[in-house]
Amino acid sequence: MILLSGNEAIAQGAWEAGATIGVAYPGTPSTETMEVFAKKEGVYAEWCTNEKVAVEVGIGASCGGARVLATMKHVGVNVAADPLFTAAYTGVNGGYVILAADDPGMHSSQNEQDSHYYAAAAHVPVLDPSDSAEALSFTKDAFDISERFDVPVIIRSSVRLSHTKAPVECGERLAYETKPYEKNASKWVMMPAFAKPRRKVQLERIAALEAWVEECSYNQVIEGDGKIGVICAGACYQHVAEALPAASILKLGVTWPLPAKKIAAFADSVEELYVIEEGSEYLTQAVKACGVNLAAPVNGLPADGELSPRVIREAFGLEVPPFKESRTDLPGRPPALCPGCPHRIVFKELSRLRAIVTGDIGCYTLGALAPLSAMDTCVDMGASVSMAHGMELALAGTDHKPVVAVIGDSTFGHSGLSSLISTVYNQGTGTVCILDNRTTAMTGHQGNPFNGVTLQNRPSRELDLEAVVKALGVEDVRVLDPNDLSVVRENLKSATSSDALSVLIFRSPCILLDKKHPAPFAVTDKCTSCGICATIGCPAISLTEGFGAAINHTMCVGCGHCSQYCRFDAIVRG
Ligand SMILES: Cc1ncc(C[n+]2csc(CCOP(=O)(O)OP(=O)(O)O)c2C)c(N)n1
Repeated sequence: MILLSGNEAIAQGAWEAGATIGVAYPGTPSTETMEVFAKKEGVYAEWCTNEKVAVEVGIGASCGGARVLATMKHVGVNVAADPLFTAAYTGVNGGYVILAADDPGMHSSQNEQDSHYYAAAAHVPVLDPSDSAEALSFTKDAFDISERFDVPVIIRSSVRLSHTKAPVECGERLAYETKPYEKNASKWVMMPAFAKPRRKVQLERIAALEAWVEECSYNQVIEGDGKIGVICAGACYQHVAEALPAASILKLGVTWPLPAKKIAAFADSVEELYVIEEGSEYLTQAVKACGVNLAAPVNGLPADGELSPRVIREAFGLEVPPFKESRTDLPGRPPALCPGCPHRIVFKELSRLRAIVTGDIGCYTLGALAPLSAMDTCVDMGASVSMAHGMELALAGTDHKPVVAVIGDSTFGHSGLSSLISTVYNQGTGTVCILDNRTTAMTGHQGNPFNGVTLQNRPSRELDLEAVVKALGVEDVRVLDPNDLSVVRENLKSATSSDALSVLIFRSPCILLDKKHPAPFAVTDKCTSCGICATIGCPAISLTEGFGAAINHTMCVGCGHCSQYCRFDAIVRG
């Protein structure tokens, strides 16, 4: 037995099942799954530019006969939904398993959404492991299920399962032989003439899955005293078992399709039946649709966020035992750009310009927070560029502040590219800042097309970002050093005062990539307490009234951003 996180166990399960190909775009809480899979023997794994591409590469590999694992976070499933829905028509050749890792509570996401809805809407079976051992065995079995029913299978995880380590028994790798590829247009070419019969195949498959789900071993009844019955799935089961130890529990390992007969029989075996799920109505509605009556906990369950044994006991009006909970009396530590982050000066200058900044998703989203407060919007990956265009359209003819889109290098490759093409095509204006810190920093420094680093360190080529942007038709393209205040200030000013569309590529590596830092800075007695240095939001700087500014030497990385803002030469190295 070894301790594995849910993500590590999913990677192990795929490997044991003989999967040879892994495709992904990083995203918390799914990221480590592919990083772990990539290190296993006999596999090929890659970061793709986005989740849609990943799922399509996966369909191609499955069509070619290999067993394939694709991984992504819940919002990645939105991006991949197009191929996913039609892959549920084509079906598979080699088994195809897709991890959708949800983030109830939004620990590291822009929204809370329940991937079960995708499985139900796309008619793709979904397995819900409740711990690492099940994460391994369900993933392994999912490849067989995929091939048996000729359909991709989703493994649905959530942050609690993905990131919690639990004991797991690992097994041998199956000697899976890649299936031969046979041309079969009626299965793989989804034009109406072929898609219509495949829809019939899908309907027959749904009926077959509905019969199978009544008998399969993944849905288990854990006997209790028969008074309270709970239907739940995934990591939620662990909270329910701890909070309501006497309850009878129907732990669903398959959450689409649902075992309607099993649910009805379970409902008959208990006095009161509850569904407990996190931040979603999926299971509640689906169970109700099976024709059973549900009771509601006396105090109601929260409609958002993660559950915990405490929350469940409070919902049922039960006394709360002294659970070991994390401390709440610690001082708050608001997230901030790291000391030395090359994004900082750009945001400070955008703030000075009072620009309307359409932002995007990455470390740089922190530019929205005080004291920088330099971001007006952040919706989804790639939206900065398209929203800037929309904003320009709405504000056209008015006396408005400059509109500036801010996007990271990985996010630009993910979906900013197609937005920029659209802006150029429609003769859009405005300024796009690509914050090229040479990595996908937010999710743990993964490679991307613009730094040329691949997941398994296979040879690649670094795409020339400047040439790509020029090739899209942008004429004013500048590559700039974001650590030089005067360069940033002058170029933002000239670009935003021009009528032409401009792209400013601010290029400087993420400060965390280079561990060798120059000597830190210190504040001298020339400090007048003006406070300008504190407005750049560096965690190493503090300002105390009456005492002036101070720099924490253990945090300062010697970038000198603050000293460039000091008008009194009061911040010096050493
Ligand atoms: C559709 C989608 N996929 C994945 C993510 C997870 N994610 C958030 S930001 C980000 C990449 C950020 O990299 P980059 O744009 O280079 O900015 P940096 O963090 O390096 O500043 C990823 C993968 C997400 N939020 N949405």
